[in-house]
Amino acid sequence: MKIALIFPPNVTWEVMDPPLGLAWIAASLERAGHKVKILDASILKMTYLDVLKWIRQFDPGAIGITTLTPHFWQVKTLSNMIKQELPNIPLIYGGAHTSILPKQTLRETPADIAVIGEGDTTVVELVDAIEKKKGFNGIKGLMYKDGAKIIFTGARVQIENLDSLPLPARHLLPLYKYGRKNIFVRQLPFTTAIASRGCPYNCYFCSSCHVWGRRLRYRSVNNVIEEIHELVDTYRIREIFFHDDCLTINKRWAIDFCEKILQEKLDITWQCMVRVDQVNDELFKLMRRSGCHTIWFGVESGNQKILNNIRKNIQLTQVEDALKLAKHYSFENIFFLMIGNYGENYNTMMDTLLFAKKLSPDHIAISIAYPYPGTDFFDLAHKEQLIVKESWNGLRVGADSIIRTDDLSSRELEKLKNAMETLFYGDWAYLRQNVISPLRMGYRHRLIYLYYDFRRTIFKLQKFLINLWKLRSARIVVKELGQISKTRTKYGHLHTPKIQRKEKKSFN
Ligand code: B12
Ligand code: SF4
Repeated sequence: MKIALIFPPNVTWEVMDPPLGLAWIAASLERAGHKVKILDASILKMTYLDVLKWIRQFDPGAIGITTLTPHFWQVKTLSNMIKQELPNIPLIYGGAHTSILPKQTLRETPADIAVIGEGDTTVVELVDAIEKKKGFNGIKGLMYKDGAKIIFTGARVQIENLDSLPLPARHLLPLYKYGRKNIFVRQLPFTTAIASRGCPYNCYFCSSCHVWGRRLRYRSVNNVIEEIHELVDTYRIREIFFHDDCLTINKRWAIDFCEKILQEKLDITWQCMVRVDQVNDELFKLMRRSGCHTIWFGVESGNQKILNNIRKNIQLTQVEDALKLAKHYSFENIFFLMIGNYGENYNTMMDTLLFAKKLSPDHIAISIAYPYPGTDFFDLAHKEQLIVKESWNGLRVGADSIIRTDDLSSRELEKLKNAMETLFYGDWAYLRQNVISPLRMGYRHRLIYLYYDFRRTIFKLQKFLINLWKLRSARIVVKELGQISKTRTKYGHLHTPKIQRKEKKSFN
């Protein structure tokens, strides 16, 4: 059967990465003998009408769409148009939003079937049933519409051996389009990969565990190396971003992985995200030698009380140690930071800025906290009436805030985020570290690296100059917001209650 898998149009994000989930399920469908096409309508800058035209031309027997909460409204718009034009083609949803809110998703949209959680096996059984016009009742991991009723078929047991899955069907993606605007990419062509699924932690704002559960499953080192060989030999890929939630939790695995890259003399560079409590000297040394050049640290806050509150389970001292080590091994380093978490106020958010300035990572990526469905943050934010916009329609994720804190409004949070970035990037320390001494990166032995180094340095210089220009007004904003917060907060400090562990997840 022909199946169309779609990443919706109009999704804007600073860096667009390949929709890896769709590539994984496409591979399983192809292995089962189906003809699959993936359409990343956003990277191809297609309109809704372009997508409809594409669907008509391909004439699939089923359509699958991937869903994240922030672009759920694009999914809805597209689905309404599809159902109006092609009412008889089964419409299947999967991905984080659908997995967390399957019933609500089916009620709110014209979708016929919701695949919950890991989709690889479920989708093959589902498409087989659609093709043979069988019922869906025996297929675990689904919710589907049956007239006015919505039927849940029961939870699917997760795949034990991830090596049993085929490698993602990257031949269906426009690979050359990705990574071009990403200044952290040092070589093109670039792609992303996932070596594990799941995360054992329980940060109160994170939806990942609601899709994957808390059990961490790794693919074998050999299986990932096989994928890298395929990427290098077939697609000429030179750089990979490992998008795993926690690539380095299993140190033995991570060390074996780096050693194998070296042994096989794989000529690639790579980046990954790590927790500050999951690194050590031996690992960093090997990661650097095996081509890893950039580390993204999940730091979130510079205030220990907030870190405890959001159940990040790390200490500020661990952040310092991890960054010191990263600098020692010349990794480009980036802190993911958040503001507006539950219990935050002006003072705790300024702690985050001061902490970042004190430690001086190469970059910071500040997000205003978003209460995603299924998370404890979502429940708390609703209970405390901290959510000021219910609709995600037209929201610029990352720039617009949908929440407030006790002392600052959503607009003020947006202003504070911008001012914090200016105070960080308009600083001479940023210029010194990122522009004046970039030679320490040690990537100088090829012309191609020189080109990307040059491009990155120009970008950083530009960033510094723009923020230097805005520095004065940012200082004024921060001062004003401090005054506003003080007057609104009766006792100067806000109460930051402990968040209860939520053990059970229920599908509404
Ligand atoms: C890589 C990644 C990104 C990348 C790439 C996104 C892309 N194009 O796919 C980038 C960096 C761009 C990104 C950005 C954002 N992301 Co992101 N991201 C991830 C991450 C780390 C890995 C995703 C991945 O590739 N997983 C591996 C594949 C195999 O899994 P998968 O895509 O979920 O697909 C499987 C199933 O879900 C299912 N499936 C998926 N789609 C479909 C479709 C059909 C038809 C079927 C049948 C099945 C199916 O089958 C697949 C195989 O089992 C996840 C966390 C995680 N570990 O999953 C967060 C995650 C998906 N991201 C998340 C968020 C919130 C964001 C941002 C909004 C960030 C922010 N500031 O808040 C932006 C939004 C960008 C945008 N507008 O689209 C949330 C989603 C929460 C939610 N409720 O929607 C997650 C879960 C992390 C979290 N913090 O909670 N992200
Ligand atoms: S934020 Fe990272 S460490 Fe925390 S639960 Fe999510 S994936 Fe795990």
